[in-house]
Formats: sequence, structure tokens, C-alpha cells
Amino acid sequence: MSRVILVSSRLPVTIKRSRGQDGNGQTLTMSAGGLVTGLSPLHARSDGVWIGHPGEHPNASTLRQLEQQRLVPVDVPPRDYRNYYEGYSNSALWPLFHYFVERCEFDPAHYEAYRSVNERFADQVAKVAKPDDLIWVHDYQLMLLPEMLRSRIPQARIDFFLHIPFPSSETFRVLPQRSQILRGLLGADLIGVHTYEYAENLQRSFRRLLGIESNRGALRYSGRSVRIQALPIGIDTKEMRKAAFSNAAERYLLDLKRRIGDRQVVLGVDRLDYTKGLPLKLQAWRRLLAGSPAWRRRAMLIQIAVPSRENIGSYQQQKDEVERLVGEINGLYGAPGRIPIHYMYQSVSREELGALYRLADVALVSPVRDGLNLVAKEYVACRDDGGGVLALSEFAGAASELGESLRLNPWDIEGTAAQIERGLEMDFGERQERVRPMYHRVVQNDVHRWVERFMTALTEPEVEELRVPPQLQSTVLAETIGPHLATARSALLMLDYDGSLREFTERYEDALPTNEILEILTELGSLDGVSTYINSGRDRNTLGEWFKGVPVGLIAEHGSWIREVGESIWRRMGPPPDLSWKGVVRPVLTEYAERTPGARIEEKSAALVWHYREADDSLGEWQALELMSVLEDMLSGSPVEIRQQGVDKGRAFEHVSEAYGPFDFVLATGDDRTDEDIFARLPLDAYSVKIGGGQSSARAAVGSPGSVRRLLRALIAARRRVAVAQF
Ligand code: ADQ
Repeated sequence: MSRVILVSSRLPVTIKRSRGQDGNGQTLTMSAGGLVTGLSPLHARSDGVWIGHPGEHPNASTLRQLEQQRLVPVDVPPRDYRNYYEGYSNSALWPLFHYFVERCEFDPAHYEAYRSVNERFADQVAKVAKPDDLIWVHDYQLMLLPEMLRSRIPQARIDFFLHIPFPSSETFRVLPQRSQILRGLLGADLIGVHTYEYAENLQRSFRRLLGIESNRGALRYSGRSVRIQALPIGIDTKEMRKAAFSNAAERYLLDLKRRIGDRQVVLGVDRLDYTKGLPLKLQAWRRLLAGSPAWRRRAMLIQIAVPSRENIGSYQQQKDEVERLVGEINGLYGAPGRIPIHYMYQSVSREELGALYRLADVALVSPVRDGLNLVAKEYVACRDDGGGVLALSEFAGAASELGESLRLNPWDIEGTAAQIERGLEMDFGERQERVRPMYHRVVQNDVHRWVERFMTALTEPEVEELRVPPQLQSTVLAETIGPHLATARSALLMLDYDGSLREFTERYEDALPTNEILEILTELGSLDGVSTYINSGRDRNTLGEWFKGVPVGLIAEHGSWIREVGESIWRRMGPPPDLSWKGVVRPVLTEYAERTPGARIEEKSAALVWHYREADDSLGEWQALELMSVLEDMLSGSPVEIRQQGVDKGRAFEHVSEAYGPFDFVLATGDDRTDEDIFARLPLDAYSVKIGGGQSSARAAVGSPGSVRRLLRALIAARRRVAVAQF
């Protein structure tokens, strides 16, 4: 395995000022939070280094201690650090990504600090990295780093993992620096997020905001492939259980049980953060107690709130609100020796935490938004006795893995109170039935398995390899293809029209065939043993009119209709399509056409086309991207031109092959994504030519319709020469 370089905003230890007896004035303490808990086991097992900020500038002795633990500090001036960490990271990205738009502060100076701190990280990583290292960047504080590293170390393997949600593109686009942030991520080879929903959101933002299409979890950028995958983090189940079943935990548990007596326990463990929904949780608890004097006697809530980001104003307010509510509820429903809420604003040891997990009848995990939530998994990991109930917010990423939990919507205070009650009353059999499958899942998908999945994610083949075919001169191409056509017994040519045989015109209806095109087609049609078809998206009336008397077959509307040479009747290919989707899509296309001067809709029998070639470039492009994302919600498939499923140019090829094949020579040409349908279905020895640049599964590309015409002339000549020789 390559050496892993972990990069995160904070190191797993924080330097604290102290008046230590050795006089060095600094001590190291463990940093709190999910990221550290998740990555520490990987660091402990690997021989790699961990790069991050240590909280304070280390003195010589602290630096030595860091070195021993393979921790590399990044030096950042305190003021920059504040603007980067408390500013952009935690007052812009954190609230926005958790859908708290109204809490966001977008200060350009904060972004500038964010950018410059990311640069400092890039410099430090570049200094330490060796050629075969895997650089693994973590979380929202370092979203510009992958691209900065890519420009410094182009060949490196760079992965990125986002520990928090990636919001819907509708929310993400609020961010003033949205393009910079997305481009920053594109430096990575692999972008991991916790859930499919976040992966979907991210792909949609790439598409809507940068116009970068992704194909089933992979996108192309600057000639590289960038993968996006849902890889939810696991916990170190062994370590968690070791702590929870240690002697210290047993002692603590016994002591707790003695003091609590026969009261049932509901447990909350959260960083004190507004995303964790503590006030709503307390209100649900108040609701339960208000409605039931019995629960006031029989149950208690133990709430641990881990101090967090205390320098940020909104966190201070949250703390005040939580403490006020705790006081109020205890005042209302407490009695001597019986407090309804035991509130602890402190860090606790893993052993104490484990004992609490083992004690609690119900773990109440009710964030209003959470990337994943490790507490839910930790609780499940400690409850193989089958005694615990997990009540879990549907807004935590972990909900998609822990389906047997009691689901709750934290905003619904009544509903949450009812779920708590249901959990407290649940019999042992049902508790077991629910927790057991979750336990096995959590154990199986632990943090080590997560790391493994990350490391091997790129070795799995891409579902569909995206490539850019080589661009060739028409003469070079004719030299390769010509001899094969010349000697073929039965040849098939399927030629796209707009953008392939004919240049685009300002107005769609003006792209009539020129005399040159008609001449080429007439000559092709007169070749013995060669079947030629125009395979176009245009409607059949236009094609019939334009190619009247030309001896080639016509295929209209992306494979919906066919007219053979010399016939005047069009035949439908395949069963009559279900066109009910048109009623849904038409009003949307109309609305977007009305909003976009120059855009218009074309109605075909099996298609609706939204044209924006005549619209202002940037507006048309923007509207088209937005339209795609709107339509995606309604229909599967994402092109602006949405075609009937099963009706495409590729099917037209199959139809002709079945009717007139086999062919020992096949050539197809095309310039847009509707032509990819035919390229993808051609036999391996067929020739496919894409007109213009970009990704395609065609074998070769040429620059323009002019090149296609030159190629066809050369092919006609090659076929004629052999025919003359045979004669
Ligand atoms: P966090 O927001 O920090 O993590 P969470 O996933 O709940 O949230 O992790 C908290 C961690 O801190 C847990 O491992 C827990 O055991 C530990 N902890 C909690 N209370 C403690 C206490 N009093 N003393 C000591 N330790 C305590 C971010 C994202 C999450 C995501 C993780 C991991 O916000 O959504 O799950 O990263 O990717």
C-alpha cells in the first residue's frame, strides 16, 4: 500500500498553553469531533504522516513530540487562521452546507484568508509528499486544496472526503465563490461523500454551475477522470467496544446504575452545534413530560454537550438557549432527588461514553442536519445485548444505513416525543429485532473497511470509459478506410446531417443541403453494394423535401421513421411510442423558451427539441443547463433534447442491419450526443467518425463537415477505382 498523507484542517492533537512543571508552557490534548475519531485508527496503523494545524505555534519541545507522532504542523498567522476557520469555514461553508442559509456570513476577506491558508497547506504537503504517496484531503475547510496540489504535483493520487453534507445545488449556488470551490475539488481523483444524495447533489452542481456532465459517478476534467462516490465512514468498533467493556467502564456503569435506580435513561451525545438540534430535542422531551406525570418519575434524559467553536457568536447563543431550556424543564418537572435532565457541558472519556451507551434504553440522535453522525453507530456497536433503542433523525446521513432505527423528524416535536415514548416502552424482543441487523452492519462496515474501500475505489473500472478520439486529417482517414470500402461486398454508410455533413446555420431551417452535398449523396447512392442513409434528428417532412430524388435512404427523428431509396412512404420503426411524457415536458420547455430570447421549441412526432443556438451565448447556455436539471427530476436521461427511450439513432442502425445485413463495412458519422447512441452499438470493426472535439466513443474524429465531405469524396473515388479495375 502507498504511504498515506492525511491532510485535515486540525491535527488530531491540539496545543494548549499551560504552566507545566517542565516550564515549556505547552501541552498536547486530543482534539474532539467525528473526523479525529474516524481517522486516528488509520494514522495509528499506517507509517504515513498527518498534516494539519495544531492550534498554536509549537515550541521546540512540542515540535519534537509532534514529530514522534508523525504529525506535521502547518504554520498560519493567527489572524489569517481566524478568518479562515471561524470565518469562511464555520460562518459560511458550515451553515450553508447544513442548510442554515440565514446564518451565513460571506465576507470577501474571509474567503481571501481561506484561499491563502489552503495555499499554505498546499506548500506544506508538496514539501512532504513523495512520488508514490496517496494524499488524502479531508473536509470542507480544504476544498480548494485538491486543485492547488494538482498544479504542484500533477501525477499525484489525490483523494478528497467531505464529512458534512453536500447541499442541493439550489442551496449551494448561494455561495459567492461556488465556482472556485467546485473547481478546487476537481483536482481530486476521487471525491467521497457519506450518501448517494450528497453525491447526486454534487454532480448536479458540477453540471448546473460549471456545465460539466458526469456519467454514473465519473466526470472528465482537463483530460483526467474525477470519480464521485458515496462511501459512508465507519467507526472503530473494536476500540469502541474495548472502551465500553473495560474495567473502568464497568465501574462507572455500576455506579451510574446505583444512583439512577430503576429509572429508564434516554441519552443524547452531541457537539454543542446548532445543526445538532438540541433545543428541538429538549422541547420534545418537555412535551413528553408535560403530557405524562408517569414519565417524570420513570425516566430521565442524560444530555452530554461537547464544547465546540466557543469563539463564534452563534455557538454561544446556542449554548445559552440550551442551558435556559434545561433550567426551565428541570424547574418545571423536577422534584427533590429527581432531575428530569442531567446536562453535562464537558468532554467525557471513551470509557465513560461507552458505559453511558450501555446504560441508555434509548439513544436520542436528533440533528436537524448531519453529514453522517458517529454517535448513532457507536451506540449500536455497544448494544449487541439487544437492549437498546436507537431513535434517529431522518436528516442524519446515517439514517440511510440504519433503517431499523426509530426514525424521527426533529422539527415535529409531537412526533419526536411519541417516538421517545415508543422507544421507552418497546419490549425486549422488538428491541433485539431492530438493533441486531444494525449491529452486524456497523461491525462489518467499520472504519478499516471504509479506508480499504477508499483505497481500492479507483481500481474498479469505470462504468463507461470516457475518451477523446484522436483528431485526424480526412486524407489520413481516407487512406485507412478507403481500401476496406473498396473491397467490401456489402457496405453501409450512416451519415448524420446537421453539424456533420452540413455546417450549422444561424437559423435551423436554413441548413438546406448545398449542391455539393446533393452531388456527393447522389454519387454514393449510385455505388453498387453500398447502402447509404442519412440518419438525422430532423422531422420526416423536411428530410423528404430536401432529399427528393436523391438515391439514399432516410431515417428521421432519431430512428423513429425510415424511408428506403426510391420509396415515397415512411415507415415507423418499432412500436408506436408512448408520448404521454410530452404533456409534462412541453410546458417546461415553453416556459424556458419564453424566458430566453432567441430560444424556441420544435415539435416532432417522437421528440420535443429545445433550440438555443440563436439565443445569447451565455444566457442560452445557462438556461440549457438549468433546464436539464429541471427535466432530470421529471424524466430519466439528461440531454436538453430528451428522446423517447428506445427510439434512437442506434436502433436505426440495428433495424437496417437486420433488414439488409450483414455488412462487412460500416461507417457512421455524427457530431452530438444523439450520435453516441449509434457509435456505442456499432460492431468493433466498424468505423465511427465524430465531427468536432470532445469526448466520444467514436474511433476517430475530424475537424469539420468540410472534412467529412472530403472524406466521402475520397471514399467514392476508392470504391470506383476498384470497380473499374474489376470491370
Ligand atoms: P461531528 O459533527 O463532530 O462530525 P459526530 O459524527 O457525531 O459529529 O462525531 C462526534 C464524535 O465525537 C463521536 O465519535 C463521539 O463519540 C465523540 N464525542 C461526542 N461527545 C463526546 C464527549 N463528550 N467526549 C468525547 N468525545 C465525544 C463530523 C460531521 C458528522 C460526521 C463526522 C465523521 O459533522 O456528520 O459523522 O464528521 O465524518
